[in-house]
Amino acid sequence: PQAIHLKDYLPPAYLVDDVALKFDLDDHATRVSARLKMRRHPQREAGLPLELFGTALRLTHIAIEGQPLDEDEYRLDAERLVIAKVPERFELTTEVIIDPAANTALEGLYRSSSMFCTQCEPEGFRRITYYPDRPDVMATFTTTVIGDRERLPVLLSNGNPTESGELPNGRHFVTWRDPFPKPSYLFALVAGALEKVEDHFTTVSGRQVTLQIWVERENLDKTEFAMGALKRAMKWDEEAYGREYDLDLFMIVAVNDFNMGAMENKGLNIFNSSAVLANPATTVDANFQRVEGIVAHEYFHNWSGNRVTCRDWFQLALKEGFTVFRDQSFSADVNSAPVKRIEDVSVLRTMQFAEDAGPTAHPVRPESFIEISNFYTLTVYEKGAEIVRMLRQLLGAERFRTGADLYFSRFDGQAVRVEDFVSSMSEAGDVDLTRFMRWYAQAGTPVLDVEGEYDAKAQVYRLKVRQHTPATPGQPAERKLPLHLPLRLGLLDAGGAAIPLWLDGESRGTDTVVELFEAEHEFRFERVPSAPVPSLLRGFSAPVKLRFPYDREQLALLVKYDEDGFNRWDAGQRLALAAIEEVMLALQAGAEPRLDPTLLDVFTHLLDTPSDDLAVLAEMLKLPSEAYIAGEQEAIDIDAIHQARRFVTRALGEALEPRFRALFEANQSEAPYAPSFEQIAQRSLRNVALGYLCATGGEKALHLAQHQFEQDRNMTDVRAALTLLAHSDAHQLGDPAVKAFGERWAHDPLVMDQWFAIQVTRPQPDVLDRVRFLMRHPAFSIKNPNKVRALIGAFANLNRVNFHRLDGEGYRLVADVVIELNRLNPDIAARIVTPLTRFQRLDAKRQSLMRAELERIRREPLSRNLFEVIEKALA
Ligand code: B3K
Ligand code: ZN
Repeated sequence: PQAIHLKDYLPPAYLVDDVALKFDLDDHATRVSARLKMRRHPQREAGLPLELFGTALRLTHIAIEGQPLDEDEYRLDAERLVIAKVPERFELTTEVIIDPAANTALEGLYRSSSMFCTQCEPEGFRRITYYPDRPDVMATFTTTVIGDRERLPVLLSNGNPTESGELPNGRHFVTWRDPFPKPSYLFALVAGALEKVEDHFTTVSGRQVTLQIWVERENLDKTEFAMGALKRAMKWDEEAYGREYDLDLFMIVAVNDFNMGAMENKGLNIFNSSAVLANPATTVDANFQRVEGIVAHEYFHNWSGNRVTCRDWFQLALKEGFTVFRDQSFSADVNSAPVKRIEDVSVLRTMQFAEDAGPTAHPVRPESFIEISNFYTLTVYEKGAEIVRMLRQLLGAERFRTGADLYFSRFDGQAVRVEDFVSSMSEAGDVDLTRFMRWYAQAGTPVLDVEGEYDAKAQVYRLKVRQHTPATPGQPAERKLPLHLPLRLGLLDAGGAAIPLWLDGESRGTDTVVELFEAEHEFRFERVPSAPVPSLLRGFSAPVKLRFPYDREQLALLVKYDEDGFNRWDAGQRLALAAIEEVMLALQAGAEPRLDPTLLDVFTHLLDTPSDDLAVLAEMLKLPSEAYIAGEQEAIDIDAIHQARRFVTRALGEALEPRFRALFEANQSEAPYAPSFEQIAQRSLRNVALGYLCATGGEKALHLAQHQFEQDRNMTDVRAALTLLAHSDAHQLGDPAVKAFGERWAHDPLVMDQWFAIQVTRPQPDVLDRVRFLMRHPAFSIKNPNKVRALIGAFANLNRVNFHRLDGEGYRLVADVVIELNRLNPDIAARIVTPLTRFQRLDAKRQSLMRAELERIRREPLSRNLFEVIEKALA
């Protein structure tokens, strides 16, 4: 396989203005006829060949201006159709036959349960028909879908329905017209025995939009929440960005087999059922919030992605980073803003930082790829969103909004580049963003080394900030340049009070932003009456690792008194990390571990001080995850991390048992379930408390969990209790609960996903047999990505002690699955293999076991997806 480079970009030789498609649906032989109105690109020379992409298509007819082509007039290979000579303007007609039932890659047109559906981003449209399948070719589409009236009563595509009717042999058709020019990746088609719920939204200018959610009948009772979320998102985008919806109809369809969360096809969003279906009996709080976020995300793409799209796939972050930032802001506005920030930063710091530190690290705008599907990553999405957040911080809310308005109006209907977005911001904000562009080009997580120096006589506090970015594949450290970033900060005195900030003779309140753009800066704060404790990188104002030599007392002070909620949480995480690392050292030295008294003191303070933000309190009582701890180590000791974290959890549970017990009881709500953030905070606190109580191993605590499980109030409480029981050593309690739950929910695939994940994250060593056993469970299917994620993904990513077993059995199991998936679904195979590629800081023994599994995978005939990942990992 060959790499494609951004620097080689050329506009397409021919453009498409209008497309008419006709689908005659059949499981194994769907006939797709296409009529493309084409013309030469005005900026390309005349006489160039016409190149169309096509994969797994059987061509049965091809004509230009109605004139069938002779076989020597075109060339066909596995990926392309090239016609040597075409006129300046012409109509191309083709007919192909495709096999949706054999499509296990879930790209292009495929079967899911009893329906047909499509996934075209990034390059799935070429599995439907021959086409210049690239985002800088935008056309209007008319789509006729023909299917069996009985089996496929509902036939959907983009835009508005214009015609429908009966056909011979029990078939019928519907024709759809999408008036907005779009790239082929936004094309969609759905056909099946679906039912809908319908609602309406009146836009700010008074237009009525019909909203429909299409599902299989048994899921009709799980659509209400998504419909509400959609309406909230539509309203929010009008208010926050001035963006109104543009068609008369907006449809969402839920499908069971889907590689990602959802897809923003114009007017016809297709969702993984896990990202849209929700009700209190089956869905946990976190998943309600996930549904709300994804519904909003896909809706927001209608402007950031569809109306203004990407010139080429290197620009993916242009739409994804911006849209993630938009959905994060929306969720923050409709829920708890500090908790949303804590969650987003946790994902970034555990998962994106790990990507940045691993063999597939890449810039937010990559320079080359072998398989673009491999670049739908945390770096493009989450770090891409942080870049937009920094722009907002640098410009201020108002000028940022002006910049967004400018971007949308200037580039409406066009396929553009990251530069076009940043220059809109630079123009609107009147700021120089030349250096800022480096954020898109440099991979790796920048490190800020900060030092403070207090001069009591002069009452001056100097903050010295140095930045550097470590080497990443293809980008040596010495070639990394300083980045432009906002550093938000404040200073606290020894009693925890905020110190007024005087910087360069100017008063800055108690919270300010300084800008970094050089390798080193010094900031001189005046009129500082006593030695301060700095609160740095408030709100996580830039996606960096911040190092400051805090001692534990300083961290405790920040936890208790910092005015920035995010930094209170972060100081607690730093303190907990230090406490866990101390235990790790003791365990490694064979010494008796102890619970850090400062951490105990902070927890006691948190539990004894009335809090007006229960949601943040719940977050503050959670210890950093094993994955986060691992990310902070130079050399990763898998077992020490696990044992030390357990030790600290248990020690806190024992030391604070009455307090956790009180917290558990105080947060029992009798109100009917609602996924409101107040209730979510309560449940979260209650279940955190239950977790500490159960960590003591005490029988009383486990019975509390059992009782909560049996009470069956809502899925959040049930699942939390079940997890604690199933992960405890008390088989006599855990086993029957797991069994009962599995039987009760056997009919519900989304609940069974949770059931799988709970079992395979059990820390005990017997889990490996459980994983293999569950892979033969009737509810499991290797062809369904949700099942693979629930069983194999959860095991490999969340059960670190067992995945990294020293006998290599965890690695072997995952590699076996990857090899099977390589043949079925290359996209999922390349995602599931990720944990096997993260061996860089592990011990030699594990490194060689993991490499050996990767070598074994490499001996297979690999898809482009897996080839690219494995080659990078073994490089
Ligand atoms: N744009 C889609 C991504 C689909 C990629 C599939 N390989 C989902 C989203 O970000 O909204
Ligand atoms: Zn997206």
